[in-house]
Amino acid sequence: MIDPAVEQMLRKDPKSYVIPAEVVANVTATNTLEHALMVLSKVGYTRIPVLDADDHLQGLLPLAAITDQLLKVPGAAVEQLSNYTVADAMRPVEHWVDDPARLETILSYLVDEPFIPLIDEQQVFQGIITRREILKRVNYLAHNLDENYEVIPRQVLSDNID
Ligand code: 2BA
Repeated sequence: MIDPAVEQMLRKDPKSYVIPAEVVANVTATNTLEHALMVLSKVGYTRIPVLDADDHLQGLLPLAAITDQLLKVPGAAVEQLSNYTVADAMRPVEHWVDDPARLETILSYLVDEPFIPLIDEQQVFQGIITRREILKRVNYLAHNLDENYEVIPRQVLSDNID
């Protein structure tokens, strides 16, 4: 369990650490891998969500999955990626949250993943929670804890009681 004081400071206004769907680069399963490679190169991210026409989250597309696909075909050139679609290379979404306030879950997922998708009850994609946004909160906590709480080492407390 996260310490309540820490949680209160990290979790202040949870929506503010969500990058909204409108600004998250994405592809659809029917896009060609050539198109997906262009999108990834243009935005500069190494992994982006795959959405359907109704904005449901279908999977994740890492850049490495495209290069894997390319390497399966001996001597293949980038143009041959137009013969494959995102559906051929995308990976399943293993972790997501439906509430940005689920900080304990989010922190444990972000140890291994660069971002966690946020979806609603209908699995419609709402945005992502990135390591960067959460680390900004941790940085704030590290610098401002003593403005909000008085932190006294346990040893000092027990010495005063004795
Ligand atoms: P990566 O693409 O592996 O990026 C790792 C970190 O590198 C990012 O961490 C960010 O700090 C920096 N970075 C990479 N490309 C960037 C760019 N074009 N502009 C600004 N910074 C860039 P986070 O910001 O914590 O993002 C974690 C992961 O979330 C990213 O991993 C990417 O997979 C995804 N992501 C973040 N913002 C996104 C967006 N607007 N659209 C799609 N995916 C996004």
